Amino acid sequence: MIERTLSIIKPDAVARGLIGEILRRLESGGLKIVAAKLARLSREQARAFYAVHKERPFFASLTEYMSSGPILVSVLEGEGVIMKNREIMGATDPAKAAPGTIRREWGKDVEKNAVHGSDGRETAASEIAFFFKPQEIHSDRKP
Ligand code: 3AN
Repeated sequence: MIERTLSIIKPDAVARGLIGEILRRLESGGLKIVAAKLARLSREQARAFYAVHKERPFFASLTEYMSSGPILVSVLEGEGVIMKNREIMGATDPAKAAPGTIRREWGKDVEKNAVHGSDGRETAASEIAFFFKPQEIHSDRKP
């Protein structure tokens, strides 16, 4: 089934000049980029984006970090792209991520883990709508 997912290259990975390397991993894995831009979240926007985690102890730190600098947001499209993107990203904790994954290679810790990827179809739809207008998505397919 053709799906779409939201990918974020997080602030410290952007600051370390890893946009090109990370996008290359995604494209080499067969994921098609149908929208992309740099964005900067305000603290309020980061809180809204991560609202599902608002009761978690790391919420304040996570939202401060995610609003600390520019991020690269993109929409990926393809067959089973939600799971494929998560496989290429690796586990949340870079220390536990499989060798060859983005988080194993460039993640620093469970918070500064280089990338975000939607975890399901509903989350993907709402996360994509958070950042992109329909006309900013350049695909000739309907997901
Ligand atoms: P994933 O991004 O792999 O789907 P989630 O949904 O469990 O992982 O967590 C969302 C984000 O919250 C993670 N990307 C990470 O940045 C942050 N996070 C998760 N667990 C922790 C933790 N124990 N301490 C700090 N940040 C965390």
